Amino acid sequence: MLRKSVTWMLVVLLLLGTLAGCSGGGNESSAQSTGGSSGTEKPEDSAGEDLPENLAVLNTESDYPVVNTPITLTLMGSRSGSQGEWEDLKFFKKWQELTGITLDMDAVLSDNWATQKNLAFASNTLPDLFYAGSFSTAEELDYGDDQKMLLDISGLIDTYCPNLTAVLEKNPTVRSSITTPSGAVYCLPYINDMDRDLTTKYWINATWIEQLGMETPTTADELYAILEGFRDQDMNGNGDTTDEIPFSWSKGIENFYKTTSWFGATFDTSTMMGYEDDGTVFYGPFTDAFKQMVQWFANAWADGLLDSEIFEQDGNQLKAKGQGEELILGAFTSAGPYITLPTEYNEDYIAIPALTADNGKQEWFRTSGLKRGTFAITTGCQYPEAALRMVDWVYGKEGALYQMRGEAGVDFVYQDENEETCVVQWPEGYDNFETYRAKEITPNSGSSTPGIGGGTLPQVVNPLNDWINLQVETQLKPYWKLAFPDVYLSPDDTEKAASILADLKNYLEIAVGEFITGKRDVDADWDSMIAELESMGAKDYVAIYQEAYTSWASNS
Ligand SMILES: [Ca+2]
Repeated sequence: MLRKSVTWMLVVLLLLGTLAGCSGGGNESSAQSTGGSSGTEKPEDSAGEDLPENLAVLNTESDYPVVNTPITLTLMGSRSGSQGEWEDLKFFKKWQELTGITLDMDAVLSDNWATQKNLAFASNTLPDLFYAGSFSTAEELDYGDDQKMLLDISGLIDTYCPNLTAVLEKNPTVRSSITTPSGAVYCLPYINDMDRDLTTKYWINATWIEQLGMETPTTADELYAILEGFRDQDMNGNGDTTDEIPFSWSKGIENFYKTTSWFGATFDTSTMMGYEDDGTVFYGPFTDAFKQMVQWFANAWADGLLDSEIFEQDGNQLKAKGQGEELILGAFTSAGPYITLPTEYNEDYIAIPALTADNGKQEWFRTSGLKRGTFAITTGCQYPEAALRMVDWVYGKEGALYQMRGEAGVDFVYQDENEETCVVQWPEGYDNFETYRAKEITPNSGSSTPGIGGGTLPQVVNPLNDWINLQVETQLKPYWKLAFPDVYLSPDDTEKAASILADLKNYLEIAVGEFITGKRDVDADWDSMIAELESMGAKDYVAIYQEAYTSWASNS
């Protein structure tokens, strides 16, 4: 504690030096870059007297409470209908009690959120803080860079958010992804670092592979041969060689796109953008790997390796196939084997590992786990420093855990001495922890809150998930490539890119479906598809992302 309090005192002294030096005004360079240029520090006993109000309220002796003099901040946020009133949630009570800051909250139901948020800006009736604000990057740039209604906190984070700063140091791409092209930071994110949430898993029955006398596949060709075995043999031993479905999933064209990594190109399957190590970006469908992927699935379709309902069935229909009397699914994708199959089969299925492509690449994509735009301070807020120290709580283990699961010993109970595992519990009257969590504990159930989640927090004991974690750690994570970083597009480019993407997406989905099901021929008709995509503006689209990526890379 002593070391901490000295740190806070030093912060105040440094700030005093800066303020004396440059008499207010400068918003960008204020807190952080005081460095050695502030000259002589004021003697300690005069601190406090000439401090401006926003700093005078801060507690410099210890982390909490954040303020010595009670202050009230107004807060506006998006509330899910599953949640209790925010004033009644344990998280908000604890947060206010701990920090000494009273929150005057305006929680707007999520259906009305976009309208109410924009109205608040249009009418200039802004709160001090937005929590669970769901700001798009275009909104950040509009309300921040252009209208100066959101506060640029880039110079304050390192000073007032020690927990967040530690997280950013551990994840350097996150800092570039919350920094706008102009170098400002307007919004803080939610950072999910739970490995198994960051990547898609394709499961395959390892026991069946063994029955075939084959090995875990290392290339798409080897995978193909295994699926042929599943098609031809009576894998489940019921005397019928035809009931096995080699490869299946619930509909979603992206399930095809994602496997392009097996053929040597990794990209984000919502924007369809990827990047090379040299900093050039590419549109996924323009790669050789994408063409190979489509050809592979066209062959697989023609050879009866794919579920004939793969284009139309939903998750429930897939699950019905998984839960039937006989085990019939050889390979499929879902969050975990036990999500689709009876739990006793969970460990029969391994994640299809990152396969080595013809071009020599062995990659599997992961997402960033970042949800931007969750928390912001407005320029009218009198106490931005206190607000930042307050929100920093949810970027540390204690606050993040409270925001996620509530109170230790009451809402969850540790299962080991090192406090690495826990079980959750809920009072009578609730069906499960999730409904209780939403109604009584936290907006983290249903709203996009700031903070950290997942990997670094104690895990809820679930042996079924342990298997999934092991698969991700061994088969996929060593080959991970971030599919595409979270970049900023200008409001104009956002609109333009979205409009081009919508056209590209619709056309591509139909074309790929036709190639795979044999209505179009990959060899004969591929070039005409590429030409069509180009005529729809694919090159302009790529240029927008090239600029955004280059700007992002220069921030990192
Ligand atoms: Ca069979």
